[in-house]
Amino acid sequence: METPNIINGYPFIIYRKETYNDDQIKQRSADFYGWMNERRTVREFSDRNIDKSVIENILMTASTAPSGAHKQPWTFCVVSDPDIKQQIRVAAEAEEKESYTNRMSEEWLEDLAPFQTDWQKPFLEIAPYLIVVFRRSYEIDSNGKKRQNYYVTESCGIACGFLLTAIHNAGLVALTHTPSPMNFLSTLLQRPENEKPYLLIPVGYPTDTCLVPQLSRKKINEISNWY
Ligand code: IYR
Repeated sequence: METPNIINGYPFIIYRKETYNDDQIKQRSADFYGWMNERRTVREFSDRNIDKSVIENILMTASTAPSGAHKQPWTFCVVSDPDIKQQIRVAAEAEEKESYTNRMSEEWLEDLAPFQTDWQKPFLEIAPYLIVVFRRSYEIDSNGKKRQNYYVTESCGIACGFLLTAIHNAGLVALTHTPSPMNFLSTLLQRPENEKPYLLIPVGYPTDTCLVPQLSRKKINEISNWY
């Protein structure tokens, strides 16, 4: 590790200088957009396995996300055990069945129609890995004292964005699944009181016959205002 500069007692290191010229930056930004625009949410997973090291790299990428006071207020629970996956599926489907039947509004169901989703979630058993993201509302220090985390929702959202990007980069696919309510994940995975479920992300390969809805994305003038 390089020798840090000390500012008010805290170590700082020199940030590496800019590495690309203007043309390269134009090209790289266009290429990256084109490639990210190919990412799709997938619901039809194959049971093909993924090496554990790939999932570790994806999680470490997610954990490079910025977070409030660099607290990294997230825990990623990685489930590949078939029994636990089955328990998650059973619990998620029970909640989803209730939601689709009684809890979701007509408007909501109408908005979801193009995606043809329903309460059945076979992918929770088929995908080789389920990444369950927990948000850590606070920490307990070595003296048992509560320590605050900051901007936990924002931090976890950014980390999940990095996670999805890393999954896409690896050539894999994912689904951002939000069974609602999802407290059952805390019980099934025996999580401590300071962690709350945030997102459930099956990761894997798509099936050979996988379909995704045909959709377009908003244009630049629909997503931005320039001042
Ligand atoms: N959580 C349900 C319903 C659902 C809601 C939204 I908003 C979506 O974009 C997709 C699904 C489910 O997973 O089916």
